[in-house]
Amino acid sequence: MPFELPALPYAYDALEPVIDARTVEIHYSKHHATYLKNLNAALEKYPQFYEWPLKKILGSLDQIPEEIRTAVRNNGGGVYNHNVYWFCLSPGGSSAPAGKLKEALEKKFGDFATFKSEFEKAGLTRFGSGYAWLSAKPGGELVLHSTANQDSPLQEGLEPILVVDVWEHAYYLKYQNRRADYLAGFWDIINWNEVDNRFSAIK
Ligand code: MN3
Repeated sequence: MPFELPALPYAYDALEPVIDARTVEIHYSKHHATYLKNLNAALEKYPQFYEWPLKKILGSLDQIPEEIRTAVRNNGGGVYNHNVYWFCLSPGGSSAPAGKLKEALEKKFGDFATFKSEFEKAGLTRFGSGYAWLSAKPGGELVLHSTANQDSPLQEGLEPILVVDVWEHAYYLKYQNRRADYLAGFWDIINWNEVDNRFSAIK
């Protein structure tokens, strides 16, 4: 079975005023959907990969036939990264993580304010298009980093915990060139329950 687009877990206008409804609609129903369509098209000649979890595909791109590897990297990453992004967000998210993740953040960054500032900096300094991530190594050590284009932490053997999409399509209609303002607002719509769960699932 080809890959499918997961249903957005809220309405297009649910992330207002941080992310406007039109941006969410276009981002999900055009950009995300197009990566999905192109991923399925790339795999048509090799349908055995429809049976692989997308995480496995992106974590072992060297096993993907060379003629489709770049298309799978870009479009598979485009599907997976947006899946993580949408589910890390929620209307009126809670203001901070709790439990194990809170402890791990304090161990790595000293305090939550420092983590916030470093995360925003990672998003702001990602040149061109890409993502800023909080990821974890196997074992749970946190890593703050960014990726270009549609590359994902899975390619580096890391498990994504929290992501912000800093492609212009994620913010341009409302913020134009003001990526920093989009990043500053992002904290108001994080679904920390989901992010905590992602971290707790790390072995
Ligand atoms: Mn995007």
